[in-house]
Order: sequence, then structure tokens, then C-alpha cells
Amino acid sequence: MIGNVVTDTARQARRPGLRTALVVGIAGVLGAGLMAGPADAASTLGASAAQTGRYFGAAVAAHHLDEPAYVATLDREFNSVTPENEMKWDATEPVRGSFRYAAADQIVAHARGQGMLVRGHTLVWHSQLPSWVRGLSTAADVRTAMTGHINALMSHWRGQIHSWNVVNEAFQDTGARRNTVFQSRIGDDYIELAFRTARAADPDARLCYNDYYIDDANHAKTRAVFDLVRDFKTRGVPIDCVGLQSHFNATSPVPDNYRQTIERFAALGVDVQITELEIPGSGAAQADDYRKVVNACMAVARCTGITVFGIPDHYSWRPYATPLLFDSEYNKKPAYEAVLSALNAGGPGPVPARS
Ligand code: 9MR
Repeated sequence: MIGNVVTDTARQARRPGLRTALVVGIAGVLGAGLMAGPADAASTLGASAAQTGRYFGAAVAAHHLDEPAYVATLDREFNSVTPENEMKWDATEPVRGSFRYAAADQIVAHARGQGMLVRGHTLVWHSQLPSWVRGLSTAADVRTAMTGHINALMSHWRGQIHSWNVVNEAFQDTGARRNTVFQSRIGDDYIELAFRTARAADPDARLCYNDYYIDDANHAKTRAVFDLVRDFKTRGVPIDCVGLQSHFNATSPVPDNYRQTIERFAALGVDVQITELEIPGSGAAQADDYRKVVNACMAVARCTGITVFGIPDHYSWRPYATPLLFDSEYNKKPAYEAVLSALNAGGPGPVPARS
């Protein structure tokens, strides 16, 4: 029963040992080519995504979890969460070796209580990085700090995280590596070290490389990430997914080749997840763009989930752009309806990342 997939996915999230078997089971039940027809139309984002074995998630902030309307919308519509800031390095290890998990724990507990998946965001990133890390001067010291941080966080939530953004935003728009403390002290190999460390720390979590402005296959930055993934796959470095942040706006619109970009990543043997989706606007144009994005994901079996970067517009990191699916009164915007019908229109079910 397709309707039970959400529940099964939810349950297995709490019983990580069953995950692989259930993902394979879900794929088997749905079949690679199964299309969900109008008769199956679900009435919430999460349930409609689950019809093809996908999730539909939101970035959430722990300090909103005491607001009834926020929580009601989250619990009704979404079956995955990403902590917007609470798992970042400055929040979790502000002082070397001294870890703070309470805010992120609150989100994880809420999500798991509701049977939602949790995306971990993020382990290695140049931003929201405490000054003690930026101040480290030797390769050995940065290596120890980085692997220690990955091990601590991934052990703390071992078995509870569906996918981790292991490394975030490592490239510049030119395709060159971003000059971070990790890059400048350890060198090019730091990404590989991070992924190998992550695999050992939580073998059940899917390991993602996550970035913005990699939505167009022709951009230099996208090509640099293709090369990274191809290289890792060739050499057996663990990587399971690429996160397309997909922060779209007037100067960086949804590219016409978005679906092809997703296909090209998938063809390298990784899942694709849309991880921080936002598109400014309020009417038909915004709805059309959201539809385009969801249709592109639904067309590719290995595009396994979509996360919007917040719930109501006024809590967006760019509130003036009103880039989300709910207005500040939690009313559904036209973009919401577009997303729901695109999800209900179906598409090929996802292929398990590692079976
Ligand atoms: O939404 C986040 C905002 O609350 C923070 O102040 C900001 C700090 O850089 O980070 C925002 O989220 C970022 C995300 O974690 C990674 N991709 C870019 C997002 C916007 O900066």
C-alpha cells in the first residue's frame, strides 16, 4: 500500500538497522516506473512526495518550536527536517572539545517523534566557523580538529540522520577551491578525509557534498563538483549524494537545464537532493518556478528529496524576498499548490543509494 510508505519510512528512521532493507523494500513495492495517478493524490507535501518514495522537508529553527502554528504546519506538511543553524560548527563546538547539542537535539527529537527524516547540516564549512578553528596554523592541528568534530557530531546522532552534508560550499564560482582554513592548511585532500571519516563515524548515513550555484551543468562550479564526484567514485572514496542548495532569485533563476544537471549528477552514481530551495515571489511566476524545480526532481529516479529553506516567509533568512511556500500567516501560497500537484503527478521512484 503506497499510503503506508510514509509510515514505514517514518518508522524505519527510528530503527536505523532496518533502513537499507526498507528502502529496498519501498523501491520494490513502488517499482522504478510506477506513476502515481490523480486517484492517489495526497493532500500534504510529505505524503505526496512519499508516494514515489521521496521526502519533502523544511529547514527549521529550534527557537520556533514553541509556536503552535509553526509546529502544526511542520507536522502536517513535512516528513523531513534540516536544522537551519543548530548543527553548524559555531553552534556545536564553539570552544575546542566542548560540545553543545541541546538546540539540535530539540529538533531531532521533535522530528523523530513525528516520524520525520533528519538531514544533518553541516560538518565542514568555512562560514559559521568558530575563530579557534580559523586560528589553527598547522595541517596536523586542522586535521585533528576536523576529524574530531565530524566524529563527535556523527557519533552523537549515529543512526538518527538520514543524510549529512559532510562538506559545504568548498568551491568558488570559478570552479577553483575556496580558500578556507581546511583548504589552505590540509590541501585538496581535506574533502576526501572528511568523507572517509564520516563513513566510519556513521556507516548508515548518506554522505552528501552540498553547494549553491551548481544548478546549471554548464557553470564552472558545477563542472568542478562533477569532477570531484567522478574522482571519488573512481577511487572508491565514499560519497552518496550531492545537495543542490538551489537558492534561486532574479539574478540566479532556475536554469533551463536544471533537470539535465540533476541527471548528470545521478549518472555519476550519486543521489541528488535539493537542499535549501527558495524562490522569491508570491504569485503565478513563483509558482511556475517551483513547479519547474519539482518536475525536474520528479523526472529523475535518483532525485530523492526536496527541502525548502524554511516554512513561513517571515522566518526566511531573506524575509523581504518572500521565497517560501507559506505566507506569514501560514496561508498556502500559489507556489504551494503548484508543488503539491507536481508531487502528486508522480514520476519514477528513487533508486536506493547503497543497497
Ligand atoms: O539561513 C541561515 C542563516 O540563518 C544564517 O544567518 C546564515 C549564516 O551564514 O546561514 C544561513 O544558511 C546558509 C546555509 O546554512 C548554507 N547555504 C547558504 C545559507 C545562506 O547563507
